[in-house]
Amino acid sequence: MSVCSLLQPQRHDGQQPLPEPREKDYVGFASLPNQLHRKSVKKGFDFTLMVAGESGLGKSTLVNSLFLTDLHKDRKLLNAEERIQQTVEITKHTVDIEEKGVKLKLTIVDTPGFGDAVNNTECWRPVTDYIEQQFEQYFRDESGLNRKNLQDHRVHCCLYFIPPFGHGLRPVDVEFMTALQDKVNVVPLIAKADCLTPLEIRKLKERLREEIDKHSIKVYQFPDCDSDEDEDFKQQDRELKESSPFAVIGSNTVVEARGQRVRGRLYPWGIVEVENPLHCDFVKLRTMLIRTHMHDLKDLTSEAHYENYRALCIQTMTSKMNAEQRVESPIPLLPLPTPDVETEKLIQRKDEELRRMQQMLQKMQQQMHEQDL
Ligand SMILES: Nc1nc2c(ncn2[C@@H]2O[C@H](COP(=O)(O)OP(=O)(O)OP(=O)(O)O)[C@@H](O)[C@H]2O)c(=O)[nH]1
Ligand SMILES: [Mg+2]
Repeated sequence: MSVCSLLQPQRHDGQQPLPEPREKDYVGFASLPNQLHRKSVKKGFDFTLMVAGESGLGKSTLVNSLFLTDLHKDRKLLNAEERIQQTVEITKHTVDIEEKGVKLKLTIVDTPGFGDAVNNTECWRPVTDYIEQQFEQYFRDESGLNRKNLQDHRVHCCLYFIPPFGHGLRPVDVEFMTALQDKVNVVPLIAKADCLTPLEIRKLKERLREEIDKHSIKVYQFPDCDSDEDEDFKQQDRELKESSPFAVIGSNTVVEARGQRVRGRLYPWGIVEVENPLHCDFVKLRTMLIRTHMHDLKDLTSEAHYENYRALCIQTMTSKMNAEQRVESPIPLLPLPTPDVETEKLIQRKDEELRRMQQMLQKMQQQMHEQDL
């Protein structure tokens, strides 16, 4: 069963239901067993995705579109256009989806966008704090008694939204991504790509790639494709790499286009379709996250980002313990003085005396034993 058909009955917003699933609506995570071994398949997969960036760039709308579910369905809102409100706090939504018998527990962490405050200094702090809290929780569970039921809430990927209006990265984007880079896999995105022509998108992508390099920002790097992969896979991999940073469009409305009902945005001059590869990279992003690179994103999270955190934690704990021990024994241990000749003689005499007393004791014990017999 596709994600689309599974999620369809869950809509409680009085809006028109989403269109019937078509083959291309498959998110494609049913192919995950090829990436991971069978035990994990039985248990199901979990994946946590976070969105961050300036307010109003369409973060909540995109994550809604990504998994064909309305994450904000419980809110009482007037119509489809107004359904998503400004995000005011970090919110976590979990969706259990199943495709061809493979279960995926997907957690979306939606964060409030920055930009409303006059001063955006350290606007990344709540996001990095959240990521670290998840590491801390995992570290505690992993080292404690609850190891068997270990829940993994670590953030595996953060989609960072870059505005389409500027000429590249702003200082705040550089600062934000730099603050995230050692804690989570950062995937930069060009938001609201329907504001740009294809040529403008190409130029902005080039510019962003250059600037990411120039500022040495460590964004998620697609791993090299194995040489024994088939040609189709290699081609798909090349396209993914060339399209990055992905230019995306989000929408929560279903419109009629080319005789079909699709997720899109209706303008006086035409329709932009979210899942049309000619209009944006939405499908590439979803493919990469859920089908082709989920395993790698999870591996990097636990082998690089979490390991960094864990090593730092252990280091801090050890130095704290050493400092405490030093406080407990404030008198420094001085080297023992070498005994002088007189003291040496005294020790020898005492030893001699002790030996004699032991001999006497042994004799007495022997006599008592003989008397008993
Ligand atoms: N043109 C265009 N508008 C979009 C797109 N995605 C979302 N919007 C609109 O942009 C507005 C803000 O969208 P949200 O999804 O609430 O933005 P956000 O980034 O979550 O904002 P905060 O919650 O404040 O951080 C809404 O009116 C959306 O309909 C898009 O791809 N293109
Ligand atoms: Mg939002």
